[in-house]
Amino acid sequence: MRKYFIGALAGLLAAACARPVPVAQDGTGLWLAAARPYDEILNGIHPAFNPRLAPEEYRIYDKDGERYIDAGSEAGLRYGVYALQRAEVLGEAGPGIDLSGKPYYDIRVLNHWDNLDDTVERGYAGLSMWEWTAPEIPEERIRRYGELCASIGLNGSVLNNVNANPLILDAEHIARVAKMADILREYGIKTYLSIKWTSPMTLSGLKGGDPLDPKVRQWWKDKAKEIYAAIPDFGGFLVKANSEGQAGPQDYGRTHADGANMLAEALQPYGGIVMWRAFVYSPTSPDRANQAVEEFLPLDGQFADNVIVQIKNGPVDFQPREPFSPLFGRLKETKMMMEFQITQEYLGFSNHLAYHGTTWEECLQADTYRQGPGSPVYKAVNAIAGVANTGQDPDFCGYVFAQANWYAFGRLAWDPTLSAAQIADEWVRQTFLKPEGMSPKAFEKKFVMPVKGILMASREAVVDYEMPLGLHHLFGGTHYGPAPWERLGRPDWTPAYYHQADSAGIGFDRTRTGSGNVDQYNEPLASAFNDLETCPENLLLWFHHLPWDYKLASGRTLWDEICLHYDRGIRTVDGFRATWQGLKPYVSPALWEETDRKLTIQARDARWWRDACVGYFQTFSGRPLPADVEPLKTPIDSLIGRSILSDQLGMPQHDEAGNPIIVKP
Ligand code: GCV
Repeated sequence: MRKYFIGALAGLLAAACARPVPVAQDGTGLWLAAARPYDEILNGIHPAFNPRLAPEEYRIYDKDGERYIDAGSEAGLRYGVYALQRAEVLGEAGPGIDLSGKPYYDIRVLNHWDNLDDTVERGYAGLSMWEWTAPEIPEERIRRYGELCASIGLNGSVLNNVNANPLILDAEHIARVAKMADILREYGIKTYLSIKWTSPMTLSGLKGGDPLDPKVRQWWKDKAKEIYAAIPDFGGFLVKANSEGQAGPQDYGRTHADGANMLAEALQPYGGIVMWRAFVYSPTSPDRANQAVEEFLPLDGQFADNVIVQIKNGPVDFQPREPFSPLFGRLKETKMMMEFQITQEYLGFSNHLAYHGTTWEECLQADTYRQGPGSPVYKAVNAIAGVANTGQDPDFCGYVFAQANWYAFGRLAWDPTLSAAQIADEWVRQTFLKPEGMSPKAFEKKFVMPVKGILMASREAVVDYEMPLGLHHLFGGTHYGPAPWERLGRPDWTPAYYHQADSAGIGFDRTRTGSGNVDQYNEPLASAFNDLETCPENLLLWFHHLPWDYKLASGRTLWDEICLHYDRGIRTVDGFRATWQGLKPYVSPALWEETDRKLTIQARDARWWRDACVGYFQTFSGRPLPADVEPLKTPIDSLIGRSILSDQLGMPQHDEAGNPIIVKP
């Protein structure tokens, strides 16, 4: 197990430290590392229930020299204690405190893509933290998880993968899930399950899954009754149907609404909900980005009250940058739920430092114009979900900096108007301990500020070295590395479908003369995206196919700008490494070395991305690299058709020096 003895004068401090050594000393403290224990804080306040407050609301204040937390329920009290814990670390808990909080969304859930064989789809922190195959549930870890989730305001967990195994609903698994739910309940977390559409067939031998078939409907009603007998506060089902080969109601000539409503009817007597995913696309459509609106807009208003349509932030699939999904602006009579991806499927797994606070802020604040100007995405949605980045790794996430994304998701789920910068600030101060003897001012200047600087620049760096200017889906097999050359197989799974590079230019034409995707957005956005003069430059090639010599605002050609972005991405990561060198005195050797190793990998991977993408696109552009960029390192001929060596769990392999091990598959 890694040991992170955090602190400049680390050797001195551990033994001599007057305060108890916080759990964070090995990196497993996460953002609770620098805090006083929950019980200690609870014992130091006067709790009071105030029926005028909403159930999850709290107010912290001082009266006559005593500290009080008023809350609308036990849940509100819990959130109040955690808010006070955070305020203490941030130095905002002095006498006279007056701090209130109330969540913006009622449903704030993590989606775990964990399989019953303990693998995790797109998981990069070890096997499933739930240990499905072990004889007993991992109680201690579940408690720790509950504490971490509650501390940032999350109140729900979908325990299993949306590509669900039907066995999750057999008697044995329901009993196991009930035990997990008993623990999670103590932390205010409701348990939900992903279900497979074909469950009635697999588990009971029913002949089909037509949602209008009375036998199928009765099966789900009976199953709901069985689940609620074991888990009285069960949250409901998450459903991936008629998506990526999963069965669904369309197989029986029915709609998403027919399917969702059947499940909703079964759950309704118990107060359960259905989260029905809108992640749909088929190889026959000319533009994958159009399909969710094409399938779901005609169903607007047809979903039952306890159905929420869960929509990924962008119209394709969690790319480093996408515009927001046009569904957020178009569905008017349907409850919607945001789906963010915390796990870094497309942003370097748990190897690359990529803080998503900025990604999600950009999406939540984007104006949909659904009710005229001032209709941001965050107001359009009724609930929020994040695909978890947790696993059995002692630090849960496989990288201390990946923890920042779990934290940021929770904080934005509680209050989507928080800024990414504020969240980064909170996370750094709570995660890293100030070395004994160092003044708060010096720690702020020498450590907190530089680390925040890295976090805030990190996502844009990934966009730059992976796919700038609106390029997207340039990934190969495992979604770790570049493969812009891939064009064999299902078109909408190949990079060539998305970049459309040819000797004339590059980019996906989604204008009115192309796929028409722009018109899925409300005006004035539709026209803004359609028009080259007004299309945001960072989405240019998402919406337009442009000649290599097209002139950008900078006066440079598109080709030169593409090269400069890749180069900027590399330089930014080099800058992170240089900054981290200077931070050596403030963190433990183990933490420093591990981060240094990951930043080295990131810098090497960034060059691989640049060599692959710039080198490949150059075969079409036929133009030289601009003079001021770093020359390509690896000739394109030795990259085309190759990918990174991966282990059995799909984890990428690097050599001692941090270089990706590139092999012929
Ligand atoms: C759970 C992408 C991922 C899949 C994932 C799917 C989804 O396609 O690559 O692993 O499957 O999204 O969100 O359903």
